[in-house]
Amino acid sequence: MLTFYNGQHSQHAGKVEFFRGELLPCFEKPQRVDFVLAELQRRGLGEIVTPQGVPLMSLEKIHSPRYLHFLRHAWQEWVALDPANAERDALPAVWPIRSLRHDKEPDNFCAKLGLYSMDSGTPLTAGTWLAAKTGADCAINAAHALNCGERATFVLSRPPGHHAGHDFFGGYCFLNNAALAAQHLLDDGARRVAILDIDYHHGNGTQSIFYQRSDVLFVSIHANPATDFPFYLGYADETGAGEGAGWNLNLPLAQGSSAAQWFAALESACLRIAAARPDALVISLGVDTFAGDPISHFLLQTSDYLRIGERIAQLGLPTVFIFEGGYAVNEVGVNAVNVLEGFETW
Ligand code: OKP
Ligand code: ZN
Repeated sequence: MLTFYNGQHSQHAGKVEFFRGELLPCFEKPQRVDFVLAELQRRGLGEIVTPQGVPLMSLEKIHSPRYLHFLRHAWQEWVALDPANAERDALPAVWPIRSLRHDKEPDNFCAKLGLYSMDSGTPLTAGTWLAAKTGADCAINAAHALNCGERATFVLSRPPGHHAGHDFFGGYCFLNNAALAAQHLLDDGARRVAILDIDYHHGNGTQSIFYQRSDVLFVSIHANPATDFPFYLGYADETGAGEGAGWNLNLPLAQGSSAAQWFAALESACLRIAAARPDALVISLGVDTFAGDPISHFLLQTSDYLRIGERIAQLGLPTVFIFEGGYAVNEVGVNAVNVLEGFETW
């Protein structure tokens, strides 16, 4: 499988995330991708390449121009507030929720941070834009490679993307790599694309970007949003709206769900995808469903990831795998690469 590797990923290295009144060391750290890269190389699972840069215009198909402008300039504005900020992550602390205005972009940088974000667990750092943009390059290159005859490609990048919306960051995500890949597949001639999100957390950004569209089917297996991040989206009654009615499928599971329950949901997901007869498939590949994950509560074991790859391969579709979550750093490489190997060997 051809891997597009984000060689800039470690430029995004947050120090802290705000959680329950404390600043905790970030769970979303560079070693995550280092472990996946080492495992890919160890198993010799195919060529690993770096992407061609894509024009900013391609990102505007998914993200708003004013949000992209904010992200590109955020670090310099943060440091301009106070030179000492160069040593500190930027974290938002105020948000324009219900009854407050979204149409005016404030001059105040902290107010902009809140306008363009959903949580205080996602530090913005000096290298965030470079890392996220190079990840977006990987996603679009990986989608494009399917048109050039690859059966499947893998985006090995961080920060992840599936929580990032049209105009906001959050949940460790800045640019929505899965959405960018799906959009590129459509632009290359696919009539319909399916996105299967198997990260532990609901992909609220991806869902909301395509919620009113029938050219992208979004299917997600994730923890019940009533108990788990992102909390405010991901329920089973969200089935799409307008043109998109019927083109969104959420399969939430309770914390502590067994592997058997998880695989039953995977079967429902695959049946819905097969019925949609898409031309291509994008997988938001989070491995935070692992029993040993420090922030999640499902019970998959390392060998289960081989079975996931095998089941996805049976759909028989050109497929882009995109690395999302997974925070048990010592196991994240083996688990992620097991999915790819299961897919390749089926
Ligand atoms: C990103 B992805 C833990 C708080 C968790 C955000 C979780 C984001 C997960 N201290 N807050 O979907 O893996
Ligand atoms: Zn996750």
